[in-house]
Formats: sequence, structure tokens, C-alpha cells
Amino acid sequence: MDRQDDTSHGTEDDRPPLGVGMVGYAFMGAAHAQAWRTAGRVFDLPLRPVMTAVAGRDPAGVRAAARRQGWRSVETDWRALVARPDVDVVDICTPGESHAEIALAALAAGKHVLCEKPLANSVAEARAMAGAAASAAVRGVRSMVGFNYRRTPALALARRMVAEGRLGALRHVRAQYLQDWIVDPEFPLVWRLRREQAGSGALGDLGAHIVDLAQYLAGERLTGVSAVTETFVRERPLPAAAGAPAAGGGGARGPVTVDDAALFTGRFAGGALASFEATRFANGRKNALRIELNGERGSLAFDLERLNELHFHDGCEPAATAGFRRILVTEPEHPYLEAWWPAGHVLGYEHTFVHQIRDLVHAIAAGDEPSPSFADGLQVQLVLAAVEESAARGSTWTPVPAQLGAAAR
Ligand code: SOE
Repeated sequence: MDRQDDTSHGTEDDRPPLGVGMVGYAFMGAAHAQAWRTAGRVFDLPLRPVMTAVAGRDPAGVRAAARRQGWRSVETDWRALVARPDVDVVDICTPGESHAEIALAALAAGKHVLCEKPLANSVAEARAMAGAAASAAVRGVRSMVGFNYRRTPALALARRMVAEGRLGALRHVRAQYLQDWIVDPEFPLVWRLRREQAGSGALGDLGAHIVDLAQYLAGERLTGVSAVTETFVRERPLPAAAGAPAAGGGGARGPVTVDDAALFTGRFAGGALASFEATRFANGRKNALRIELNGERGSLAFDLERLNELHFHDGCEPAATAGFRRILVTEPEHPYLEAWWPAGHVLGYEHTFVHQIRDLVHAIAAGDEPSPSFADGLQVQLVLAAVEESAARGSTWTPVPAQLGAAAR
């Protein structure tokens, strides 16, 4: 396989190398690989990421991915990747069913871990992972969950404004994450629609993002929820790879074992109310993540389809001229923007992953706890579990247990 030195630019680079091993190479793997390739070329990182190896079970598939994505070598067993002395960070981009096993093995082997969201498929797994991460941190081993949207510059700016008190006491958080890729009942039964692999459906895949964002932006944790969930299409054609004819061909079908949509209300520790909608059935909505915060002094609103913009209403301005105004978040003063293009030259989805790598590498080099931590991932998992419990009990108000010794979020 061709050797590619991704970050030395052909010039002398005396920064210590950071060997990266990634497990899984599909959509999320491609997004992470792009970020590992790019972060050190845009930001001045204290360590030099080296894309050492990618692991996947299919030898031809993983080799092709390595070529495309820029990995130096391949492994067909993730255990071999975790055991490699030239791997310092294990980046987990597999379906949720294997997150816990891989992360626990990597932490035990003294590797830093970046794990895709949601952290795990159950609270029990997430607890074990957060516990292992806390013990590993004492030995200087770092772990982070891949809630990439925190690294959207406009949302990082929103967090800064909330922390500065620009909204005052929060009253409402309103969050939606809408997709439509399974509205067709003949769409096949892919892994994301199977509980044993994905843990839950729209709830864990999309709801996890907006729960994390809501808690991150508010700087507070959710203390309870009331929820409804629904599975609109309960059986789907088995994917062709499982031996069934192509979708719509009248072949074997299997049960959908996760939710298609989850709607819930919640309450924050500080008293603010929240509403959440996560669905894969919002026909016409491809990847619509929207969040709005209303406080006693003002409001903020964000829409991923216009991700370079943040809308701010300053409720302290004179009523005659007050109103929402659009902040174009491309100034060098804005989070992450100092390293990118001149003002007005907009960023996209992939940059959130680049920023995630930037922050992880800085945390590793400085010996700091990265954010979101596995404890933050567990906090989201506790909310998801409370949502499922509430929905199963007819929307009964369900408390989200506090983590012992945990910070606000
Ligand atoms: C699901 O459709 C998905 O790919 C999520 O898994 C990602 O986390 C989200 O960023 C985009 O949508």
C-alpha cells in the first residue's frame, strides 16, 4: 500500500506523531478520515496526526477505503488495531452495538478514544464506558464522544453568548432534528432500524444530537422528560445483502425494532422547559437540525441548513427597533474561524469534524479532559433511556437520574 504522510507537507516536522487507528469506514468513518487528513493542515496542532491504520471486516472493502481515505495500512480485526504499538488513538466509527467492547479494550490498552455518538446502546454500557474513561484519565488516557455539531462555529458562538449571560435566565429550549430517508415503506431493513445493532431509532441517532446540544448550550442537564415514540412502518424488506430480492420485489421482510420518531418535553435543572422532535418521517426534510433558546434577556436560533448563521434577538434593545438579527459567523473572532478563510467564505458540515479533531488533539497534548467526555455521553444516554421509559408508560413524567459526582451537564 502507498505510504502517505498526511501532515508533514513534505517539509521537516518535528512535532511528536500521534498514531491514529480508526474502526469502521462508512459514512462516519469517511467524515472522520477527512477530518484527520485536514485538521493538521489548517490548524497548528501540537501533535502530528498520522493515519496509521483503518480496521474493517471486509478485506477488499477496507483496502479500498484505506486508499480513498488516506490510511497507511489496514486491519481486518479491530483487536489487532487496538494492540498496535503505533496506534495512540482509537477512533470508533462502527454501529453502536460494538462501541462499548472496542472502547473498553482500547482504554485498557492505554489508547485515547474518540467514540461516535450515541456513546452506547444502553445505559449499562455507557456507565461501564464512563467508569473506564474516568479510571483511564488518571493514567493520562483521554476519551471524547463525537457530538460533532457542538463544533459548528455558530453553535460554539451560541454557547459563548449563553455563558456570557446574553440570554439571561433560560425559559425555553426548542429543538428538532428531522430527516426523511425511510418514508418509503419499501426502504430496506438496514442496521439503523434494528435495536440489537443501533440501540434505538430516530431517538438515539438524531435525538442524541439535540439532547447533547440542548444541554451543552444551556450549560445544564435535563432532569426529567415526558415522551411519545412511534414506529410507523413495522416491517420492511430485508436488504439485498441478506439474501432477499431488491426492495419492492416481494421477498422476505423483517420487523423494524426501533422507533421512527420520538417527541418529548423536558425540564432543565435551572427550571427552563424544553421540547424535542426527532424523526425520520419528515417528508422533504433531509437533515434539518434546528434549535432555539429563549431567555429573559434575549433569544438565539440556529438552523443547520444555514449553518454559518446565528440569529440573535436582544430583548434589551428598544422595542421600536429590536428584532432578530442575522450574525454571519465567519469572522476571525468567531470560534474556529481564525484558521479558515477570510470573512464571508462559508464553512460546511465536514468542518465540524475537523474542529472535533483539533480540540481532541489539543486536549491530548495538554493532558486536559476533552469535551464532550464519556460522562457527558452517559448523561445523554440517561435522557434517551428516560424517554423510552416514559413512552412505554404512556408519557408518564420520568426523572433523569443524576450522575454521582458529575458536573452540571
Ligand atoms: C443519520 O442519518 C445521520 O447520519 C446520523 O447518524 C449522524 O449523526 C448525523 O450527523 C446525520 O445523520
